[in-house]
Amino acid sequence: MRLSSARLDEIALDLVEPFETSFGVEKRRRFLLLRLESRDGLVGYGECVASTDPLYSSESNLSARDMLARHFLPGILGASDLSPEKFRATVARFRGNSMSKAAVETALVDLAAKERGVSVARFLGASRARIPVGVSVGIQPSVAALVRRVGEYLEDGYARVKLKVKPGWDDGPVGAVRRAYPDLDLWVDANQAYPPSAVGAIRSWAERHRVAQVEQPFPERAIRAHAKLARGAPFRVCLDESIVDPESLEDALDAGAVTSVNVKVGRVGGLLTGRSLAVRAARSGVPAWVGGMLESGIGRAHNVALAARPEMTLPGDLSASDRYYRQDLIERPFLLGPGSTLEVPKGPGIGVEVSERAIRRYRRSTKTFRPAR
Ligand code: OSB
Ligand code: MG
Repeated sequence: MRLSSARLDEIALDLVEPFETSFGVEKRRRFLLLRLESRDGLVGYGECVASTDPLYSSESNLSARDMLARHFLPGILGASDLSPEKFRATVARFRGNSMSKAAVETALVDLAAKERGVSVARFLGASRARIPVGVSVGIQPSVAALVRRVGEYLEDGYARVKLKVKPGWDDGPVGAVRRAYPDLDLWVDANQAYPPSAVGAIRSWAERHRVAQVEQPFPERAIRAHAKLARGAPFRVCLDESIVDPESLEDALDAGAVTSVNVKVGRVGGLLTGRSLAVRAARSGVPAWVGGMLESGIGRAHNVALAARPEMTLPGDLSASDRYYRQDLIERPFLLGPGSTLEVPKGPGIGVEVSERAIRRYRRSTKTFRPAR
């Protein structure tokens, strides 16, 4: 297979409500969308999960655009071997830039799966028809608003809730949600907001409020602080930002710093690496689950396919389309199904029909790259 074109669109989608984390507030997601077309007319899509500002990690839309245009797209536009494995090997010498690499890798996985006539889930060796999901709840204007918002999500059918926390928005709000919903599967995520000296304080409120999982409380390199928190804790310590490749997972496992792995396709550079991290964690008896970056239906479809793997034993941050956007970029939005689940698409590739009309409506710019001849 050879490519005839690569189209890079910049999309702007308004969130249904602002999403506030310890690092900032997002009202609208601006992101790059990659559409690859092969000479025989197959089309593969990949979503780049970088944002305008490098707040979650060091990548931004501008750095991603530069990496894609200068380093990653020229390589595949001239290539005869378009397998995702080959791409991963070819770009391994470029440091970092995982989100940009993942945009290409996921689009190539979509193409490869379509060429074989199988779903991305099947391509990844996954077989579940539905996957358990939860919802990630941003920092709210007040504790009362948070309790109300969580209640609405429970009414929608979500069975697991992850609260965004930060210093000053933890013990009080988490305790209020716990008192309102005594049986809730309650997780928290701090996106690196605490200093390592906060181990004792976090342990105290997380234990008192029966938090099931504490995600990335400390800076990404603070592996020992996470290990200290995990020692004898009645909750799981989940790493998100700290796990960027197989080596960082290996070290975190060895240090006892991780008892749950958030696998984000963008953060680790693609679906294949994401799968291998989950397999490695499972070998140490550590559960994995698929995290999210407020993706549109396109990135979501890739995430849902990965979440169908047997190693993904915890509910993902993969909510229904309407939790994020009024209009998605796919024809039929993801809907929340019975038992707090999403259905894994069965059709070829990502298995969702992309709305080119919606893309034209929400894109701010577009550029098409073609093979040099
Ligand atoms: O840390 O998991 C995170 C969204 C943006 C950046 C970082 C994170 C998140 C989420 C949202 O928690 C998960 C979702 O897409 O539903
Ligand atoms: Mg996180």
